[in-house]
Amino acid sequence: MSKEFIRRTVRLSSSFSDQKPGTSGLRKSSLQFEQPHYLETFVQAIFQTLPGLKGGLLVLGGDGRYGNMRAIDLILRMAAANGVSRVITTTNGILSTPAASNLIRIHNAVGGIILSASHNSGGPEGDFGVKINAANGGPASESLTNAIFDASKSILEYEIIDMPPINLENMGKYSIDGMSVDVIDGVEDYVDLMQRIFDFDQIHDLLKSNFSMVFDALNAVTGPYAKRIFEELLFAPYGTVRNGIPLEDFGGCHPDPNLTYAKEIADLLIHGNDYSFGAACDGDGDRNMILGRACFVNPSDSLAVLADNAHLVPAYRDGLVGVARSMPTSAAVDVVAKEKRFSCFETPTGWKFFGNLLDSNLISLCGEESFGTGSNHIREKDGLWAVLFWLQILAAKKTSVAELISKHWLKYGRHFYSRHDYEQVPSDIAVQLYERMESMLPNLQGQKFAHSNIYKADNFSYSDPIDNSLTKGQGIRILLDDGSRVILRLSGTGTQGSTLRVYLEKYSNSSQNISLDPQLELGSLILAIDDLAEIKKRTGFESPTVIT
Ligand code: VG1
Ligand code: CO
Repeated sequence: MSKEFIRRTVRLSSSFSDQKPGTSGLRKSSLQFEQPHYLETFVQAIFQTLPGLKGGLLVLGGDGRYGNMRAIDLILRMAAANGVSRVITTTNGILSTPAASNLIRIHNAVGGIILSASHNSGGPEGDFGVKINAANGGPASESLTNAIFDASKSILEYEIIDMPPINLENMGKYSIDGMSVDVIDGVEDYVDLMQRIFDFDQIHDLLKSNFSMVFDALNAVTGPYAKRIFEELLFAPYGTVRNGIPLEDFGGCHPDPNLTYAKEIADLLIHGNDYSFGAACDGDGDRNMILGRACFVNPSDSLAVLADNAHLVPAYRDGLVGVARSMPTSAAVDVVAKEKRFSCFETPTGWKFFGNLLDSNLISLCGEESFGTGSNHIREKDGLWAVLFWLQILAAKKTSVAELISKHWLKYGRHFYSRHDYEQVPSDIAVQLYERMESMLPNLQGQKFAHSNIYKADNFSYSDPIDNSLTKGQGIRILLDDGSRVILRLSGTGTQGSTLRVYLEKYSNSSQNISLDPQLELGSLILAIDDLAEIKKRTGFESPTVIT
């Protein structure tokens, strides 16, 4: 071994027991990740568990938040010590989740590690995270995630190489004790893929016309991607991309594209008159919020509109084989699937559950109510892809967002929908509330609830049609006679206390739908669930922290 590389085995006196990954990877405060050996232990568990890593190729990058560069340096040194043969990483460590999924697929990597806590805030006082992706480019399956967690609990030593950090400022090739490292531009291949999926000329024509768009990268990972796509390739005016430089603490903002945390751009569209179209993505670039003039597009409706108009995008010209949505996502897409005669699957929350359906070509499009939409082009949800998809539809139909949505409701009816989040509830209170509801489930059938009666109340479980794996306890469902639903879940991505999510849905096919306010339409469901679950009484919250 050459002198610059000193290989060490670090022995620990005790292991960590709190590294159970949530909805997408291990997510904790930056402070927790800075404990000695904390990140190292989890990374060693990945290296011992992810199949094929010894002698294989790994993709590595992150959303640029505080901790990104330190983690890349550490993972490179541990990868070399653990016998990985090659790592592809990116300049300045910048790699969005969808771009990482694409790199894993085009380079036949055995998997990827994405350093991100996604839509959680960043910085020394914010959160950090490690997401693990498998060889298909998608989030690690439940079984792989559990196996990594099991390994992490008993890790008492790890392998690492001591050496100075390699330079990530420019592209280049390096070798760490026999392992090759390619530092590439993390934007290029992703942009290439977008150019193969969409008709850029048609979108360019739209942007040249009397149509103005604005995009908010929220100081997170999508800035460089959006600037290249919108300002350089589609010739949107310079400045179309706001907050376009990834910052370690996201400039203090919370990179979650919803009406509360992306208020600046929401206000520009909903109350201003300067723009025809607005969009924002989250920290790691997999989520999207779509806005039109005086119009917010509910993510469940967005999925339905994409499914209805997919034939307008070159890559989906021949139609869709099927679609899928997570259980709490509204059934708006189900109605489209029925009309268009393709299949529609209902999966638990989390992108990993779409993987088998996509790999087996049972679906071509999928989405979640939490601002996530995607397709078979990669195995992650994809924020900028969704923005381009919307632009392509608007360009092809020569219409506005508001008109497109109203026509959709007129044709298919409207699923009034809202998600109420109660964030940072003390965990014992949230768990008690949830468990009390669970214990009440067997007695709820037939009871009156809001404007209707309960025909079924259960805790959602999912049997994967491909590998037959069974996933239980995925959310309390209260299903009413008239098709309305209320769902309760405890989040798997929060880091402080517990986040209680309440999902509300009611369908109507009246022609009056367009001007109605979902919070009013859902009013009786909101009152009924508060009454039954004692949300306000038990949490002490007067109102939800975030309403979508
Ligand atoms: C949330 C969303 C879920 C999404 C997950 C990861 O999970 O509800 O739909 O898949 O975040 O998204 P939870 O358990 O907090 O409800 V991301 O952008 O963090 O990869
Ligand atoms: Co995300």
